[in-house]
Amino acid sequence: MSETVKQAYQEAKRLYAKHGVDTDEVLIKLAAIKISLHCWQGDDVKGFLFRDKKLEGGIAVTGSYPGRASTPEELRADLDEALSMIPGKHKVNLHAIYADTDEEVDLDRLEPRHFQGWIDWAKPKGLGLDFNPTLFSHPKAEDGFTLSHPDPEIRSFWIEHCRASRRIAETFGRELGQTCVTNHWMPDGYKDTPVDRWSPRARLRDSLDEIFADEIDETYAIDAVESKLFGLGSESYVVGSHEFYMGYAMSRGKAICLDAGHFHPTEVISNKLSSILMFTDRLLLHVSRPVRWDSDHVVTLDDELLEIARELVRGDLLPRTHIGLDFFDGSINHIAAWVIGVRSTQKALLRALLEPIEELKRIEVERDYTSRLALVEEFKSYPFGAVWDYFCEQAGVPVREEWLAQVKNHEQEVLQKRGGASAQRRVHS
Ligand code: RNT
Ligand code: ZN
Repeated sequence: MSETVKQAYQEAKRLYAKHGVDTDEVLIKLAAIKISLHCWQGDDVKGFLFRDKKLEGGIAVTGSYPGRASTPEELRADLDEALSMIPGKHKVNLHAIYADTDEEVDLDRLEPRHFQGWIDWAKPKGLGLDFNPTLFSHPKAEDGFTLSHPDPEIRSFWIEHCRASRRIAETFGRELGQTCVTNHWMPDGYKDTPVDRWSPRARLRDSLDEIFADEIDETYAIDAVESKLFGLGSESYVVGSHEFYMGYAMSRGKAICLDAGHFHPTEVISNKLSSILMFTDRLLLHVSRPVRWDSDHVVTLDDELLEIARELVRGDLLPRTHIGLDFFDGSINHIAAWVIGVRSTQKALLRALLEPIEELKRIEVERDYTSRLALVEEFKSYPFGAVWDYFCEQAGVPVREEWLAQVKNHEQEVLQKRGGASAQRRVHS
């Protein structure tokens, strides 16, 4: 271990200890927090089943940065590369369109064996897998409706797809010995003001009930449902709104998935965690960064991320919360985007863990709001960076921005040599 990193850590340790915070203990806690890396950042949400289909469903990727993965092997190699720059043990979040198979198989016919390549890859590494049915970028989703579609045949196709997805998830959980979280998100909604808001919601409720009627072992797989305020082309009405899924999840014992980018621009999810987990067992987070109309910018260490982390730590909500990332930026190196997103999320959690929570809570109860404000502000410039560096070095991953050199080198050696139209473009570094 480098002497400078060690010395800076010892100094920081002493400062935090003055407020009763044990940095060694904090690092043990941080190392135990798993973050699920969303595979779809690696290839701009294209997947492998329908390569020629353009991205639909009210979500969009801008940018055509060279070198994105176009086979399961490439995507796994890229994930390996990202994971080598991230401290700790984590999970990988797959979408159904990332099946690893040569067969021509439609979504309603997918089976666990189509994902064997992923299981074989994850198992020896101790990686967990999460899962998502893909209810977009498909001919049967072209008019913007899936599980709430008025046509019973289309609905039943998507119901079968979600049922198949839950069987795949259960296999992941059983094979890997880690609970697989299956997140159900669909784009259903109207661009303009609907006449009938009720019927699509009633159909969505019934479709979900049919999907969840299959018994699966909750030790291996749990389900989450994700709401959205609006999407591209569903600006006026989304069937699966926040209230819809609050009601659905609460009444059916499912987890709610909160995506940080799926609310009004000034509405934050940090303020929702303590309310939702007051009445439910588990929560799934899609950590993302909304910027104006886009809900999926790369996660950075901003105020809201820190506030989310604080809520999880201060309320002791981490054991009941599954943390996943959800963003897609096609304008920068795909691997770097993962590394930045995960490391920023971990830094936010570290900062939250390093706060003298008991002391601050006591001050608040005593109504000494002056000290509360003063201390919270002072703690922002405590040397958490020294603790972070030590954590990275301990874990054997690059310290500070050292990882960027690895990414640049890998880009030259591997990504730029990849085939495909996008790889032909010159990269400016
Ligand atoms: C879309 C949702 C959803 C997707 C992924 C690809 O707005 O956030 O989670 O991003 O399923
Ligand atoms: Zn999401």
